[in-house]
Amino acid sequence: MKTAWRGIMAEYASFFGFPAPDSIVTLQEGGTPLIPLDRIARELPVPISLHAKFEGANPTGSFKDRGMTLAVSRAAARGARALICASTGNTSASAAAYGVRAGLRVFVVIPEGKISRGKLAQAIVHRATVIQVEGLFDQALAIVREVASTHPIALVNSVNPDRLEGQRSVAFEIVDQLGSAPDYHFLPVGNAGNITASWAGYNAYREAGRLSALPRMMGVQAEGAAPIVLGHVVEKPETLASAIRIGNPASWQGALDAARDSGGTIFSVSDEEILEAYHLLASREGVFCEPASAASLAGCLKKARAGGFSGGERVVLTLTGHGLKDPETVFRTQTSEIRVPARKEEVLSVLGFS
Ligand code: AN7
Repeated sequence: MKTAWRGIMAEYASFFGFPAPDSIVTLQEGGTPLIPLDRIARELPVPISLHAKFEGANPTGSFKDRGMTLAVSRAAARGARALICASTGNTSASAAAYGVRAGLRVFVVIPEGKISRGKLAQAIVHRATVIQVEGLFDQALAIVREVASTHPIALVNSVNPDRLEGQRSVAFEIVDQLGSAPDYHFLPVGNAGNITASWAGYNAYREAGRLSALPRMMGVQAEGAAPIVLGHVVEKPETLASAIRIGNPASWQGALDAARDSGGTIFSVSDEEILEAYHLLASREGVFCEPASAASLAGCLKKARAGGFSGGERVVLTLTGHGLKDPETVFRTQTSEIRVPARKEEVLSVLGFS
């Protein structure tokens, strides 16, 4: 029998040095598909090799699980009794689930009315204490950082280095699946932990002798929430990609370093470009990701249309979260309603077969 995937900490144990395998808190995260996007790639001005790392296939539907397994395992091993995080949604969903696995209380602090319903449902169903603040993610993060520094509660935002250490695993998997690093790796940037961690992952793999050439890291922000691109904090970030509606990213410097050291860049795309990419993935490739995730394809399309590829480049996009997290975006941007009397002839007439 083929051994089942055991989760990133067991699969990549030598990169984590966790002393007690029995006390790993896991939902068998990672091992996500690297999906070829041949139809989209063929329609670009020049053909490239394009793949999506579909992080929506993680247990709670986003890449956050990679960091959460490590952060919660270590917090539990240190004797933590509770976890806390601020979140635009996915971190809270993941923390809530891993908190259940570890038997810890979980407090999540979220911007009121600004996280998608699916993510809120996850935090609630896993019995986290959900605290909505009348403010932004950035304010919520400042609050939980203070609370965690003065109380015995483990902070599981990506300012916790264990989170980023776990999230390196996405780079390990991409290299293992592709046989090498891609030439370009596009990913959405919000709090900027993921680009920092992915870059660290490629570097750790190279130091371990499993990789020679490194990719260029291409971080994509939403135009209305693009502090790193603008070079200053955005006081009122706005984008329909609620997961990356962040005005003052915690790993700002990490993102700048990743872009500079890899020969990549951080740039922005409009909400219209994000939506176009979101619908392309769903309608042309059968891949349903959440809006923030589609920023990575939007960024890739923008570069392609500007003549930024010469042809044949290997490109990977991280699709950070599942589309089911945020069904409202579908209903807001697309309609499909055909009603007929309940008779076969009526249904056939719609099919055009009369
Ligand atoms: C789907 O859950 O910040 O640049 O609190 O959920 O590492 O922050 C989520 C971020 C991209 C940005 N795509 O990653 C949170 C949170 C999705 C996300 C990002 C997030 P970072």
